[in-house]
This record gives sequence, structure tokens and C-alpha cells, in this order.
Amino acid sequence: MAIERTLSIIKPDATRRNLTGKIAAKFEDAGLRIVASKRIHLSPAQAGKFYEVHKDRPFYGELVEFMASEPVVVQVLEGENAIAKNREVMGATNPANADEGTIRKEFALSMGENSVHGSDAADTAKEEIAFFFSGLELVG
Ligand code: DAT
Ligand code: MG
Repeated sequence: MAIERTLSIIKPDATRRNLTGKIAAKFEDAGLRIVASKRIHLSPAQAGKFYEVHKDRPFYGELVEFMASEPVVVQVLEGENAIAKNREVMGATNPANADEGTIRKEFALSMGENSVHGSDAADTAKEEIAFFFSGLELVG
């Protein structure tokens, strides 16, 4: 199995409720190492660019507004099969469908306010990490 890196975001609904530590602990407990981490407040333009892939979806405006509403914590997670493992720990996009023990099952408020983002494939992980972090900030 390959050692991978993936981009995680702890979203505004979670930072607002002081859940950053509890969520980060779930990643670490699953064997993922946090090799970069910062708390930032995205502008609407930055949030819109990050989620550009969804720009034609009906929920795009709401998603961008939410992601820019309050600070987020962006992190790079590293480990064996990190991309799939992170998605597993996150749970399904809609918390109503998320498995027991997943972050979204435990913490998400709704389909939109679902506490975490995680890259969905190797190519998007690479792009999303580069969107937020320079090579110097990745301290594996
Ligand atoms: P994921 O975050 O699980 O990768 P996604 O990439 O399909 O899901 O969508 C990105 C985010 O957009 C998702 O975390 C929450 C929001 N979203 C997706 N589908 C939605 C919907 N039908 N209604 C409202 N928000 C939605
Ligand atoms: Mg996605």
C-alpha cells in the first residue's frame, strides 16, 4: 500500500462549535499523521475557486457562502491509503447516510454543514494541497 497525502478541511460549522480537536483526534486515531495545519478565514472568492468543480450545481452559492462564513482549519493528512482512509473516517456526504463512528455521523448538522472536506482522488489531493500549502509548510 502506498503512503499518500490528502487535503482535509474542518469546516465552519465544526470550528464554530469547538470541534477542531475532537475531529483531528479521529484522523490521528485512524493512523493519519497531520503534516501541515492552519486556521484561515476564506474569502468568498477563495472558497468559490476551491469548489469551482461544483459551480454549476444548485447548491454552489450556499456552499461558497458557508465556507467563507467563519474560519476553517486546513490540514494535510499523511498515511497508508490516506485518501480513502480519510473518506472512510469522514463518512457519507449526507450525514443521514453516514456510518456509525464517522465524523459526519457524529458531528454534521446537515448535507451542507457537514463538518469536514476530504480530497476524493490522487489528482484532486495534489491540486488541493497545492491550493493551500507551499512545499515548505509540509513537514512530514
Ligand atoms: P463531499 O464533501 O463528500 O466530497 P461533494 O464533493 O459531492 O461531497 O460536495 C461538496 C460539498 O457540497 C458537500 O460536502 C456539501 C455540499 N453539498 C453537496 N451536495 C449537496 C446538496 N445536495 N445540497 C446541499 N449541499 C450539498
Ligand atoms: Mg468532494
